[in-house]
Amino acid sequence: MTTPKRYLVTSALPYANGLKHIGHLAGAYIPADIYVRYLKAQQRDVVFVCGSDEHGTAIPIQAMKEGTTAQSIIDKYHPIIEQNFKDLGIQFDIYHRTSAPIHHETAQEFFSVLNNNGDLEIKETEQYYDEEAKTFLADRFIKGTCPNCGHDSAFGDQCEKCGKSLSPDELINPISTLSGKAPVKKATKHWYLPLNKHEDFLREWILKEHKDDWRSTVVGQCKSWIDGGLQPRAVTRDLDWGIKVPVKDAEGKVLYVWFDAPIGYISATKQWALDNEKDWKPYWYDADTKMVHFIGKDNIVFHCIIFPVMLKLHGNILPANVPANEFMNLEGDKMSTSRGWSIEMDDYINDWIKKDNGGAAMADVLRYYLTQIAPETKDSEFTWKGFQDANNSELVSIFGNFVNRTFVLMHKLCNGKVPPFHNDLIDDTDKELIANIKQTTATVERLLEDYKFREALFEVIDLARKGNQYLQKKEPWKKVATGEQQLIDNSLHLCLQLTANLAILINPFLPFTAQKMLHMMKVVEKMLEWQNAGSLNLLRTGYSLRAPELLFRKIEDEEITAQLEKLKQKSAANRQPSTDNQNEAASAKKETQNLKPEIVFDDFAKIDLRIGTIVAAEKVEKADKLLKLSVDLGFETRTIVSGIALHFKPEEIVGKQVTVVVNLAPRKMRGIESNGMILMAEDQSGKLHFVNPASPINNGSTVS
Ligand code: B3M
Ligand code: ZN
Repeated sequence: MTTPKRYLVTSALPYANGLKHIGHLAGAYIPADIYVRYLKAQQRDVVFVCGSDEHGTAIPIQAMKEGTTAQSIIDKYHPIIEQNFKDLGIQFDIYHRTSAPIHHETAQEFFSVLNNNGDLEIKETEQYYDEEAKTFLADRFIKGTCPNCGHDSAFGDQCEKCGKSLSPDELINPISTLSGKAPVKKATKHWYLPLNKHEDFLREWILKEHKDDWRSTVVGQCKSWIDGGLQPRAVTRDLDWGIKVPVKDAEGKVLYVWFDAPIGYISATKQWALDNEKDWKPYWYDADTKMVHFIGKDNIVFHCIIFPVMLKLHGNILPANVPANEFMNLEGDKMSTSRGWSIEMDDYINDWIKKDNGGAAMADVLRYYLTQIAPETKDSEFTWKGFQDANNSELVSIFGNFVNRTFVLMHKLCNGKVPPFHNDLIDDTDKELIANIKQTTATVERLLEDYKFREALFEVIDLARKGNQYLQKKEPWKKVATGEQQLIDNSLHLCLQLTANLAILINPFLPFTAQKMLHMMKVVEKMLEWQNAGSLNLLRTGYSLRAPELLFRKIEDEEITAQLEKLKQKSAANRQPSTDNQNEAASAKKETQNLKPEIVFDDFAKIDLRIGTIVAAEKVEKADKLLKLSVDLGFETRTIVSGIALHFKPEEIVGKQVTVVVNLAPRKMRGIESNGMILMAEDQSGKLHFVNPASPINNGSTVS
């Protein structure tokens, strides 16, 4: 593998609409920071960009909640989030904002290029409109039941429960979050990115080229998107908060937030280049740049499908990898700021870093635990007990203990100086330790290049564990009585060289700890360069070192109990119904009635319903919810794919009569074209029933 000439590393731009929790931190920020610190230690050319996502409906919605303006929301949260990242050692080269003029220009230019090249389609469609608020309802201004998982307050752009990306039309029983009323449909014009035209490119690029080097969870999600049939995606919205659509006749329209936000990576790079007198272009145009996006799994479609299509059309490079993480749960439940079931970065910083005499070391403890349980391949879980254990039995007892013992013994047995190494006395135990240092360096390097951060961290701790075992075996303190000073020298010399190596290896993960170790060893930052890892000459013989400082402190049970209590109280406080919020009350009422907006008879008359008989049924490969049915409609037999496989066995439904929507546009599911839809009724327990005549009638009979 040749080393790329330069790297551009991005972390998802957090919405500046509130505090961010440690699940976000674990997903898109800590792994990116580890990767970047490693690359920088390798002296590679790398720019690490992030910043606030300040558009989209999330911002004005928060403004409504706080009774203020969108502008004051972003001005409030942007600096807090930026500072939180700093306090936790996330070292971006720039933390930019999408409200910056340079971003508005960049995003508008991007849109214009695509629009002028004819890569966008303009369509007039009917969209939801709130007659009371007199506004179209973009994305999060509309809520309803998720068609995928049944969650009753999915947003118009995404269900936060199952993560499925949605369009407002897919929501069942939509309501406006502005008025709590059911919206009506009204015609409006929008620009669309025709993803369907890029299916071949996406198949080739993701499912062939990257099928082995991207995480299987990422490739899997992309595959199901592509197989599900790509649709043109609207990239403009009727909204007054955002980046104005840069064409005439687009009054009241802004760019869709997911169109402008990833372009934020480009504008951040531009601003970084301006600030540092660099050229930003190679980072976005040269094929020898390796671009890596760190995100959470709910952002996969945007970074792997939509943004790459935009980049390709605009002539930019594509990401080399998108190591998305799964989700991190908290004490047995999904993390959620709005439900109060979360630990905000800000809370952690206040409780553990600012109040604690361990200070910045506590930032490393969080970085450690979140990496140790990183949801790299599947969802994982944060527990306060696990946090305490990770600290007490690994950081304190293994890593900290080894470094501390080495320093204490060196001061006691070697006058506080690095003792010489007597080559003629080297034995197998020494050789094994030396081999382990070199081996671990190579392994950690390979794992980091492969985005396997938790395994890499495990290797580093394991090396410290081996250091402890080495000391235990050598017992240099017992050799004072026998006067074997040369053997004492040898073992402490090696332990000190190992300590220096540990500082280099731990640095990407726990930067504050590495700094403390540098201070104790009285060496400069330069020692942390990765090329030094594996060396046995990092500390000069005869060099005097400082007295040891404890790297980590023990975490007491009471501290953990207090955090658990705090979490309980926070979630209880958030559960109380807010009586002062009429919108919420209205929407709750609407939700229990479960009624869709009123329609006129003509709307209903458009639907052609017929009775048919299922004549064959089989499971659809690799889709556990789908059955492929052949339905005899009297005038013809049709293939219909139905999402009922979890409710019925194929053999038990053959021969059953059903009601079919026969004039529904054909839709491809898992590569099978479905021509119609079977009506189902759902009872209170969630069980599905066919809707059919009380006794058999002719196939093809109409239902009205
Ligand atoms: N702000 C959504 C999120 O935080 C969004 C990410 C943008 S990355 C370009 O999940
Ligand atoms: Zn859902």
